[in-house]
Amino acid sequence: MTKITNLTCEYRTNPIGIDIVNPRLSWQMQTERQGARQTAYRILVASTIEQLTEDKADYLDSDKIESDQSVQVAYEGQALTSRQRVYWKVQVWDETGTMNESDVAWFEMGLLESDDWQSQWIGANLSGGVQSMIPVPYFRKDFALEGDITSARLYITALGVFECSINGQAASNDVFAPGWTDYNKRVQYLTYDVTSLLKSGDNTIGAVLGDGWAAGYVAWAGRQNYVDRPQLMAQLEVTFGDGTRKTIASDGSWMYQYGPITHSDFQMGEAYDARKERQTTDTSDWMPVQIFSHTNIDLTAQIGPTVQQIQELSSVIDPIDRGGMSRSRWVFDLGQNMVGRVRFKGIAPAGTTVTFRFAEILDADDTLYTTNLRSARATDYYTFKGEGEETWESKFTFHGFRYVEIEGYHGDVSKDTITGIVLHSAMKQTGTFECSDPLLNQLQSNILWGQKGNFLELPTDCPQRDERLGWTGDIQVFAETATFNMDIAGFMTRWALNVRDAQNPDGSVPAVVPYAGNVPTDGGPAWADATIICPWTVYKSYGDKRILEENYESMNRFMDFIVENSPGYIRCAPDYEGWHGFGDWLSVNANTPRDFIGTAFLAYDASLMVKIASVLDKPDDVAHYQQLFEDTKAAFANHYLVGSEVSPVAVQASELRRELDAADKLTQGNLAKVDYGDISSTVFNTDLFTPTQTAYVLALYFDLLPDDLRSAAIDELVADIEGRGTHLSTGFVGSPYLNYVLSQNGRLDTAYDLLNQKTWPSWLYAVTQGATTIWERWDGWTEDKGFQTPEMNSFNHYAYGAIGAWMYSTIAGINIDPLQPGYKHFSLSPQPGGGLAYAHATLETAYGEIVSDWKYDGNTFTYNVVVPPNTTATVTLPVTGKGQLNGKAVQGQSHLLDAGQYEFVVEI
Ligand code: RAM
Repeated sequence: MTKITNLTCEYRTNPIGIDIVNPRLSWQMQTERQGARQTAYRILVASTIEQLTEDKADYLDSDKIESDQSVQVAYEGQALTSRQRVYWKVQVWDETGTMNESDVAWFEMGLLESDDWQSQWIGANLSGGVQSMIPVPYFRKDFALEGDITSARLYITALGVFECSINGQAASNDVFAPGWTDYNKRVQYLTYDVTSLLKSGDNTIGAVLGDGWAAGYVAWAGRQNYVDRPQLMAQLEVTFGDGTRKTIASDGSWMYQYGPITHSDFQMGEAYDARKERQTTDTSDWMPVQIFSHTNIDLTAQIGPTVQQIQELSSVIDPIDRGGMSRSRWVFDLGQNMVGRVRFKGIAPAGTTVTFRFAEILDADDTLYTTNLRSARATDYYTFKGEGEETWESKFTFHGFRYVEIEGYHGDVSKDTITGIVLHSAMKQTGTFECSDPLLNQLQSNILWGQKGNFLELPTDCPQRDERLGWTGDIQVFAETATFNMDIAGFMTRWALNVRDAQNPDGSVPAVVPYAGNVPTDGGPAWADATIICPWTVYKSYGDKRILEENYESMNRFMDFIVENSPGYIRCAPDYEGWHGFGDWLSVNANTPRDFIGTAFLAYDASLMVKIASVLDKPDDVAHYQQLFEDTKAAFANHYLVGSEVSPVAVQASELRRELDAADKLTQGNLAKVDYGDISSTVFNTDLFTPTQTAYVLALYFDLLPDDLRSAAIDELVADIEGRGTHLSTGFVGSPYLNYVLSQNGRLDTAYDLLNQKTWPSWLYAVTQGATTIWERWDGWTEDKGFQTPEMNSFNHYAYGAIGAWMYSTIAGINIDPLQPGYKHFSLSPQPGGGLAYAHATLETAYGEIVSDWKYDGNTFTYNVVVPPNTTATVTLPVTGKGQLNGKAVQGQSHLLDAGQYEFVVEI
């Protein structure tokens, strides 16, 4: 029996308020039948469900189309207009010729034209300044409705972050809507179906408005970066039985008043005085709002998931009183470094104020270590109204923490006093990875939690200190891993739009997106290159061609910028006057020259542009970028490889840069200098620079070496690793590719040795120290030196979690075929090693779930796999011997499989 399920539109189930006029529709075949695949489909889209029941469709009847495409079929029917809701279903013919039909799904358009908006931006009177926080304003509008209400939609947005309610009931569960875009250009709006919240007669709409990113503290830039106070825009449209419509739009008739939230800020925290909750329905002291005009801001329908409450954590220990005799400083341990807020429950006399502090880690004396939060105060306050048990949760702040300290509370304390509420963009978890080594399982958990904590509206470097920025380099290195753990397609589609908005007129792309000031406007090598690498990664994992189309022009402009600024194809040469980039950020005593990294990434970008242009069927561009790749590769060889003719000036300039890098304490680990002895290389020109692991890794991974130097490069890389006692020295830039380079070039053993290394620098070092997220630095804390500099020492930075992709793809063996992206065809080629007895990974793809599960039992190797319907997989067994497939004798290591469940058993 085949079912057609999981109908989605633009990655969402029954989305409301989209503004994409040819949205993409996807569905799945659900069946365990071996070889199940789609041979044809017919999509029907109609304005009423009734039509679909009779196979009629006034918006689109595609007729039967012979095709196996079941993912992202673009709607090409009658033009969709504002507010239009359409219903759709799909009929699918399988390989037996049988037709199966889906249930009905729908999608609904938002406001497509700017004159659909009748509402105005409203706000309170100005208070607060660049450094002074303000009480949170509450807005309201009373209105009467007559007649029978058939439907109602609320279109709403803010410069700031909002929560909205109608007649006292929340309009949605969204947290921190409308997210962070460059508010000088664009803000997203949300659409909610609020039909059930309204009634005939008197109604009230209310909204509360936090500073968020628009008016609150952003990184180290102070407050009021986009607007001097938060502002709201709301439009409630009510449709009645007779077809008429009434609109209640934010305007000068709305009122505001302050309430119990006396300040609220992402970085600083929130203060709530319950005595200020309004006990009366009398609104005579409410004040009229002010009106604002922002004609330059584009209103864009929400793209990708909103932030939601995802899960709750309780203290794993009985809270400990660290307040001594006063018994009033309790520390809770949630057992997991998390991002979000807490719920607090307690009883105390009116006027009692409890202070909440948050930390990722404890200091030597078991008190909260908060120095690494820098200027982020990350402190909340709750003042009791004194009316029995009171429960409180902050609204417009979030913290990164495992430990919570409450001070000033003298009531009974138990584990239930504090609950951790995990917030992140509501992406579906799609991947799981488990193996026989508990430390690697903890590493996987740490990577996943790093992703949760830093995928909150935008991909950030860290969630806790005064930073929390969309660092382009960090997501560039982590994106591939992220696609295994969660469905990030919608989330990254939005961020790509943010990148386009942030791109400078000259084509450069800043180090952080949205741009937040005080960082280079050209992100430099490996940072700005996210412009190309991230959409390509999304394309490969989700088969999303549109993200390439939408960003293609921006990618080209970026390429033009870097080519223009790279005379002779050497990018960021020492005499270049622009920004040289961040180097191999946080590497350990191994400075890879910035021009080396720049030039390598220029070549890599060109090679990706060849692929992208070919997907988009642009042969001229394919040829252009192919030439650029070859020219850059040749320049790279002439400049950096042995025997190159480098001028003494270049050598001198590069020495100067080496010294500058070495003096840059923040970016470097603080290991004692490694004595390399006489540096010799048969690959690189050592007059120009000291070869590093990252240098070998980039040259090999980006295909920049002539074939006859590759094996020497691998040998020298391995020698460097071994020379450091089987340790890596790579920073953000080299680490993601290091194990790939080793395992793809015959040194799987060394890759596993690095993965299994427990002393630092290594992936497992932090795990052995009890880490529950990925640390920013290999040596965030060490036995001998304690904490790294508090100026830059986050314990929740996903960049080094980029090893996750290697674990899924090499240990568990799940690999994309870029020519049939989105796992339409994929390979299952596990490479066991490192003493592992088993590995088990699953991945929910657009077609269904892939399973890859291998184990050793004595001399028997068993491999269980699941290939989803409408896909194929090439299995490559890692062992040879007498084999069986589903109980029948089978020969060979490579097998092309169609959909189904399979078990290979090999006697080695
Ligand atoms: C740090 C950030 C980030 C990194 C930049 C260069 O401040 O935390 O991880 O990309 O610097």
